[in-house]
Amino acid sequence: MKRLLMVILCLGLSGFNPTQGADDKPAAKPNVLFIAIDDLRDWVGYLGNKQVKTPNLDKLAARGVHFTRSFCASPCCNPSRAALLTGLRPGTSGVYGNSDDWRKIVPEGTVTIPLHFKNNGYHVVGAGKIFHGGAGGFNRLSDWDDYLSDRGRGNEDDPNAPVRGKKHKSAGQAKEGWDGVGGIRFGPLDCEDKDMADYQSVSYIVKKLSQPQEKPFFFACGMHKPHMPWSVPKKYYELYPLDKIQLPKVQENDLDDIPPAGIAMAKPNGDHAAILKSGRWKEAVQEYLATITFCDAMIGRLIEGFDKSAHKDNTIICLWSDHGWHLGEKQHWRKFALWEEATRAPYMWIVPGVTKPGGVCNRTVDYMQIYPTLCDLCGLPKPQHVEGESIRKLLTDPAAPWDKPAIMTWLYNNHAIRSEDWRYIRYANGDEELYHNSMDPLEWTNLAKKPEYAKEKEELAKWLPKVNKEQTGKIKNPEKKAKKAKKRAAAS
Ligand SMILES: [Ca+2]
Ligand SMILES: [Ca+2]
Repeated sequence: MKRLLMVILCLGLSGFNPTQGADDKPAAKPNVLFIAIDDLRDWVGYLGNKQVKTPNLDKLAARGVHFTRSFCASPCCNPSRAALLTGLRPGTSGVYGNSDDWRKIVPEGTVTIPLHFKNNGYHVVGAGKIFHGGAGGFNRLSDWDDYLSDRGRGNEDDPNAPVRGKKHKSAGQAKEGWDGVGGIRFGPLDCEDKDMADYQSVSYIVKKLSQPQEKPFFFACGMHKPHMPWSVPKKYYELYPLDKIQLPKVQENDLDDIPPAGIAMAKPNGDHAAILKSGRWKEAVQEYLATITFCDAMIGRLIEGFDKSAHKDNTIICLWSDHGWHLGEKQHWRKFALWEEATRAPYMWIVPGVTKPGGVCNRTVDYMQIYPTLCDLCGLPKPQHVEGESIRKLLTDPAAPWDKPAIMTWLYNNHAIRSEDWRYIRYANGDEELYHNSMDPLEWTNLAKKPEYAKEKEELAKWLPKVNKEQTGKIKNPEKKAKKAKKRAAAS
């Protein structure tokens, strides 16, 4: 009896190990379904947004553990994805902007997540936008066994498609069509779901899931939406009547207590001024919502296919969106800033034998934890260069202690440190912001100059990345640019 009790106790303490068979022999490695979403901010039903309709994401989140304080490593497609997929923070790699080709910048031999799985006996397949640029762009096709080509792309990105220029209306500068320089681009499409690129990506991965697999697999499905242009089939807009649209809560003078480096990121005279002038703020919100619901429907199709497959019980699902989005908060639009709206994004894990349904984790995590967590869960060694550490213990017990903040970087040497209660921003020129998020969730009051919060600032500042590599890509570091401009002005 005592022995039996010991065995039960040991089993209970050790927990289920997905890489360990019941008879102590290593079991088949778990598969991975890796789902990337582009530009989806925290506007999902399960994170409390009352306006958006995301039934499929809500259902999926309920199946495992979702995070309420999850943040990107960088609020921009390429650096966010490059950091997550290489395991190197922007300051470590020097990949800061959308023009920095990580393949030429990261140290030679940097093994990405897909390549690491490939090297460890996995069948590695991708579709859509995983690296910046989908199948083209900054992808490295040799890291994959198979990748859906961009030829499968649908109407909305096809330059020869009849809808181009006619149906895409924009607010702001790009009035003449959706190809203008800048501007917030949106407008419903006269097409079907099946004409969209994301539909093709889902179909491709669902087909792979329906097939028997000889090896464990790593399947990555990357959604292009809700990235701009916010152009999806008309039926999604009809879910959001314009007269019911709620604008985000903003404070008119929110920028008054923000230092110059923060104002430079907000660019209040750019998109926001154009949106106000156009009178189409509500329309823009409506069309972002419609595009989110389209994305949600595609996730629904993917999960439906997954649930019908034979791999459902031995497959880990990891879903993330590459960063957040501003829709007028701080007079800012898009990502490209270090505030909550630009950096917080949906993130969830469903791990057979590890996560329990309905898990909600309020700890602060960033995406540097994805690579080591995948290694941990699949029994793969963690490559030496990989920063961050496994969050397995949070997947097992979402309330487990975790004393690490999330760290975000935008361009050279601008960082934000987010703990459960606070956000501290330090720009390259030394400008600072401090928000008490648990009291001020919309980050309206910058406390950085108040002496009574010096201790909080000091504690958070300890986490600032120590390595800030020179930017070698096309977007130069702003400090250097300013110095050069000064030199030019002095010379003239
Ligand atoms: Ca993005
Ligand atoms: Ca303010």
